[in-house]
Parts: sequence; structure tokens; C-alpha cells
Amino acid sequence: MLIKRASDLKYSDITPREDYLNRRKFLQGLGLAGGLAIAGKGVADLVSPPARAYAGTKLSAKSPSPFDTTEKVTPPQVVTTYNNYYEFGTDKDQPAKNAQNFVTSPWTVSVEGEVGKPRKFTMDEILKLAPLEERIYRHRCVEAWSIVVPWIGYSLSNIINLVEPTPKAKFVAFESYFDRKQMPLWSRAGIELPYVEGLRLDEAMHPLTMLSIGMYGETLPNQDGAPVRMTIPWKYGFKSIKSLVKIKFVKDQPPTTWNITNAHEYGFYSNVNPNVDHPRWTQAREVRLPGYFKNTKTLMFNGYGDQVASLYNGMDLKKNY
Ligand SMILES: Nc1nc2c(c(=O)[nH]1)N[C@H]1C(S)=C(S)[C@@H](COP(=O)(O)O)O[C@H]1N2
Ligand SMILES: [Mo]
Repeated sequence: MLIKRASDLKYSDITPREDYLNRRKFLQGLGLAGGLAIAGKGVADLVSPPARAYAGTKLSAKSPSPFDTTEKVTPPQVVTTYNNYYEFGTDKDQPAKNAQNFVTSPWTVSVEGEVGKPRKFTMDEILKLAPLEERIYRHRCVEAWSIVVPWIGYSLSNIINLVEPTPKAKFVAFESYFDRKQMPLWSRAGIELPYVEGLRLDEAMHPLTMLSIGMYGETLPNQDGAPVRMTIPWKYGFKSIKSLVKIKFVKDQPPTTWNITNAHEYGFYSNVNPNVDHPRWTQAREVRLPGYFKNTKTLMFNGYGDQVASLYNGMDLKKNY
């Protein structure tokens, strides 16, 4: 989110990745890839990020899904090493390294607030609550890069229906796990923690709104939000909150991390919208990873307009960004 940078860098979001890849290419060119040891301190670290930066448990899930995009799936090596998870560092390659020992078991998710049947779910209960589905979604970060990921999970509506929201429930507030000890870089994140997000109840009930517990056939790696996260494919990536511990039904629009951090740049809705530029860069195009250039056209609602546009009938989406 580049909150630390004052200057208007059009490709600011891409540069770190280019540097990273060029650095890797350079080292590969020298024949140093594949974990070959060389004298320089820390270099092995740069050349050989593990092919899979996690050891997941296999999950079987129903596929294909009617929600699948037919676009090419992004290699898992990219999705597991190029992350935004500020609690574990603000550089893209930091979460894969710093979240490796993050303890995600035991884990409970508290579902509370304006509901008839509040309760805490263990991960075991969440795993068995509804049939697991694999859904290949486009995922578009507000920084103008995008990936295509086979997530595993199910519609959040399965949980919402179980807890029976009261008529007062108009919004859903989400909260991430936060632990200063396990997340020592927290003080440098530049955002208030715990990370919080929110949806309108009808957005949360939409079948595309997914509670994800895995990807690429396995449980989630820590850096991608283990053990359970949200995936909301028509909104910018920051709405898809990781390592969920609380889901609270509320009357009023809840605060959201990036809106708290910089209300001028990040709104509550944050629907992917090529017609509303970010104050510091265009949103009309994106970099499809692993790529270098913003040469992929960004689609309204990230291409999910047929399914979600009606949620916003009569709303000015330039004002409600
Ligand atoms: N708790 C938490 N959730 C988070 C973030 C974060 O920093 N902390 N980053 C968000 C942003 S900006 C994006 S783009 C996605 C990235 O998900 P990915 O790393 O699995 O691609 O996670 C979102 N969820
Ligand atoms: Mo993002």
C-alpha cells in the first residue's frame, strides 16, 4: 500500500518485484540457483526461496466450480512468495519468511454480535461445516497486480445462516489474529493492528464471498492467511482479510484498516473499478503476475459484474470507492 512513500511513483508497486526477480535472474545466470552455497552472506536466502514455502495438508474439494475463471492459474511459487501480510513485514517476500513458525493450531473463530446463535467455531468445525469447493478466482490488489488462485473453501453464507443474524445486523466486521510476540515486525507495519475489515450484510451473504481454508489442493500457507481467511474476488485484495479470529454482526458500517490508515485513498467498498484511479496510480490496468508490465486491462468488479453489480444499484461508485 506504499503508505511510506510520499512521491508519486506510477510503477512503485512493481519496482520491488522487478528488483527481486532481476536479482534472482542475475544470480541464476551465475549458476547459483537451486540452493548452491556461495560465500556471500544471505545470498542463499535470495536465490533459493523454497519452491513451496509451506507444508500444507492435502484437502479434497469439489471441482470444477461454476465460479471458475478460465484464465491461467498463477504458479503457487508466486502466490506463496509475493504477499501482503503487514503483520509479518511490509516487503512482498517477508511474509513467506517471517510467518513460517506462526502457530495456527489450536484456532477458533468467534462469530458474535447481532446474531441469534453466537458461537465459537474450532478449525475442525469450520472444515466440516460445509462441503469444500475449489474455486479459481481472480484476485486483484489495489497496487495493480493480480493473480489467479484455486482457493478451497465455501461461501461465507453457510456460517451466516447457522448463526442467524438479527434484523439489526446490517454489516459484518472481521478481525485478524494479532500477537506482538509472533509478529515482531508489527510496530513497523504502519497500520493499526489488529487488521480489521468489513462488508455490508448482503455482500457477505453473496455466494462469491468465500471463507477460504486452502489453496492449490492444500491448507493455506501461513503467509497467505492460515488457517482461515476471507476471499472476496470483486473487491481489492485488502478486503480479503487473513488469519480470521472474529466475525461480528453490527448495526453500523465498521472501521476498516486501510480506510483508517488513509481515508483519502481507501474507501469502505473498495470494489475493483478501472474508472476510479487511485490518487497515485491508474487502476485501468494491472500486472498479471508473474509479469513485469501493467498490460492486462482491469475489469469492472474484477470481471464479476454479472454477479455482483446489482448489489450496488443506485449507488455512485465514484463516491463510494
Ligand atoms: N491480516 C491481514 N490481512 C490482509 C493483509 C494484511 O496485511 N494483513 N493484506 C491484504 C492485502 S493488501 C492483500 S492484496 C491480500 C493479499 O493476499 P495474498 O498475499 O494471499 O495474495 O491480503 C489482504 N489481507
Ligand atoms: Mo493489496
